[in-house]
Amino acid sequence: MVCMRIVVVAGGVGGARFLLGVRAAAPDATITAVVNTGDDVTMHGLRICPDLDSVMYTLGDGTDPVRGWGRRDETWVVKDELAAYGADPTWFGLGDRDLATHLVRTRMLDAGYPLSEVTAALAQRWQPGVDLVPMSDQRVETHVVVDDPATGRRQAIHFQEWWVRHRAAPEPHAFVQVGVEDARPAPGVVEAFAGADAVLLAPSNPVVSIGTVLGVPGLREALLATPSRIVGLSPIVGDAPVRGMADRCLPAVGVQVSAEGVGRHYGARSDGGLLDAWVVHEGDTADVPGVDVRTVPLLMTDLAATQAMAQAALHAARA
Ligand code: FO1
Repeated sequence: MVCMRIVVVAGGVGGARFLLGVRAAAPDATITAVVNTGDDVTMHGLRICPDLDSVMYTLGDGTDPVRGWGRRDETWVVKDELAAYGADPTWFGLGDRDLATHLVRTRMLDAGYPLSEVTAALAQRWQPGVDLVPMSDQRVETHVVVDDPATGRRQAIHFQEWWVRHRAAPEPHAFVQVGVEDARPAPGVVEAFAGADAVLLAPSNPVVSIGTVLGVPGLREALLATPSRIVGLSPIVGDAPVRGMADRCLPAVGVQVSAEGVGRHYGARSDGGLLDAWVVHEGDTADVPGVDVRTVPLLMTDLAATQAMAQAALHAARA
């Protein structure tokens, strides 16, 4: 196929790793990464975009390979100084190198540049090899409805507080995307889906990453209007997520923690859902009516493995 145009809907760490494989599997393709911004948060006066930064750093070879987020060779001097002042929140790790990204981003946003232009400007330095596009230029923040351990009162806390401060321990009753009703797809998103030869849903969190992106008004419709096939990859292997806390999120939306459960949650495109094909880990079974289910190794243990699974997804997109 001539210069392929691939669109990948992605979240953070898992999505970033998967994009490394897509880039390796299709070095001559134009790849657009439509990235979740529901995890974004303002801290210490700075705007932080964790999933955009995970993709940018990972594809730009600047990320810490163990954490999967933030910078390699990071230092935490400013973080310690902030803590010395008792400046809240002290539970969110802002590295010294990472801070430069948030300072540049915040200054550009304050100057009136939309997030999509800020993201393109930051990516100039990192050369990720994909077009890095936020799902929306409008602010959308995922909040988690939990019971306050002290009072038992139901309250909504920011996703980062639930995930980082509380390690996703409090039972999530619901996930709310604050501001989503006023959001719309960022420039380039609708066009990317319209011109795609392949659309892939990365093995990211189906609720707070993929789900948040698809919740942007008009985005799901644009995705479903794509002339190409839509291929999803399961973030669940066996009965657990490969990374992250999808297993903590799926029950809150009534979805079984399995490749079959997530596949059925996404649904068959022929039946009003999303999927033409669903790629699950070898050894897993997934009966998803109306969907072409493929089994391949889904553990992104190294680039070769990730490239192979991306290749399988692209193959399913061409079927
Ligand atoms: N994750 C943590 O578990 N602990 C942290 O202190 C932390 C800080 C942090 C700072 C910047 C950033 O871009 C990401 C950061 N993350 C941290 C990861 C982040 O919470 C997750 O990567 C996403 O929000 C989930 O995909």
